[in-house]
Amino acid sequence: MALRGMAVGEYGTTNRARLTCSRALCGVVAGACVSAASAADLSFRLADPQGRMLDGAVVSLLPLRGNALPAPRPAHIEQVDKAFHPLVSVVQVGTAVDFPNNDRVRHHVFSFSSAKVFELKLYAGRPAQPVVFDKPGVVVLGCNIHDRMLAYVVVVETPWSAVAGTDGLARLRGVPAGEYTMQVWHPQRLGKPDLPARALRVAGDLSESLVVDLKQ
Ligand SMILES: [Cu+2]
Repeated sequence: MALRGMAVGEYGTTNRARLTCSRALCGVVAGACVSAASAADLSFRLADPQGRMLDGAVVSLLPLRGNALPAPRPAHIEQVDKAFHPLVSVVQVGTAVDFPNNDRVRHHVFSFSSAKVFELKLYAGRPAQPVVFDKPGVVVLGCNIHDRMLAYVVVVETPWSAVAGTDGLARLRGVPAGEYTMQVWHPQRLGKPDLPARALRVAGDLSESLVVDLKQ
């Protein structure tokens, strides 16, 4: 199994007491959990089987039920010292992304990825229009002038997602209680099949460690 420790119902110690409590509540007041529970803060620490933290791993939670999602919020990916910041972004489908150039040299940002083909021709400062990422998928960014410039935009059909930092931690705040499909991606998986998804029930704050084998 690619995402060891991710079987449904296996949760860290931090979470177990809360989940048990929530399930007990469900038994008493059937169907009350989702509406009664407030939004949860989730924290996942992602490491590979050798224990290396998976900086840049993307965790996204896709709601199983088709309730209306919040509107996407604008995002930006800067260029500083001839590099994109951040290296990995995750955005909701429909997000308008600004690409401010904070360097003195001009950049020419482009993508040939099928999820979003675009180019911002040689420019300085701030482009006149943001780029709207309107399809799910992974978009690889480059610069026509500086070959080493590279970044990834993961476009997902949910506002509940996060990118792990150097500590391997991905934090998702304000996730409504409910049933989700959890997907993990990492730049090392570029061009490879999706890692197996996992079902996740959110019923309260959750803190969990995940082992992800990127080579499978
Ligand atoms: Cu450039």
